[in-house]
Amino acid sequence: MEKNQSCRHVAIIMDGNGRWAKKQNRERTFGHTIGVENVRNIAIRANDLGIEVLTLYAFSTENWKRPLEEVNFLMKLPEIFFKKFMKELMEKNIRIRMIGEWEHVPQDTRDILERAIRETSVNTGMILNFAFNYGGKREIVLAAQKYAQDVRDNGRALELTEDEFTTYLMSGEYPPVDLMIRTSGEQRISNFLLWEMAYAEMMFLDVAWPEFTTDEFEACIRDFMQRDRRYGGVKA
Ligand code: V0D
Repeated sequence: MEKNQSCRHVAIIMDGNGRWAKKQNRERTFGHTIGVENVRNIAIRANDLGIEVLTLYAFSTENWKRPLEEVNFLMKLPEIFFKKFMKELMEKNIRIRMIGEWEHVPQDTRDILERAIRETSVNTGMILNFAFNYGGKREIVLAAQKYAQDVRDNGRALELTEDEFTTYLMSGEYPPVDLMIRTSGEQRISNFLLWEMAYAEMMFLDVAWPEFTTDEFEACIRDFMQRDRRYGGVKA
């Protein structure tokens, strides 16, 4: 039986920070702060495991509906993350990238993100890709707009394959998602990478993001490598 399939692209919905904090009578923001530490831990382990792309759902287009105070707090997390871990990211040869829209993101946060992308662009290792102000449906609509413009302005053919359409997506240069992990009990995709997860394996864990350990993460990857993916076909 064909095993040891490779795991190139892992995507994670980092859920349960607020609930985890509340359970121990702390503010939701405390959960977010601990959550940032775990972004570092999981990213380092993913890199050590040879994963090519790790996409983390940091901020969805729906997250703007949260209380302003919490949104403002969240927007400071990238800076905290880079102040603490930039040196380590460089040492580990990790590249930072983003998918999502800059619009509505505060200018100072934008500056921090753009600088991190620029400074790590010399690296050649794992891509740590943050979905930031990201929505899966929105990504597909923007790709359709871009394609339409290409037809109108550059005489792009109306004939279009799935692979060609993929190149118009923000995630167009990444391999498709092999494995999607969601922490903290909910069993939904929540408008994450819709197109990219067409054949992804899914793992829904009860553990909250701040208590999801690197060893549990590695166990998910090893479990994945044992799974038999058929892509709608039958076994060879
Ligand atoms: C809060 C759990 C790292 C999820 C993790 C603003 C909720 C901690 C980043 C980050 C967040 C984003 C971009 C970047 C570097 C770091 C982050 C947000 C929330 C949304 F380039 N953690 N983190 N961003 N949380």
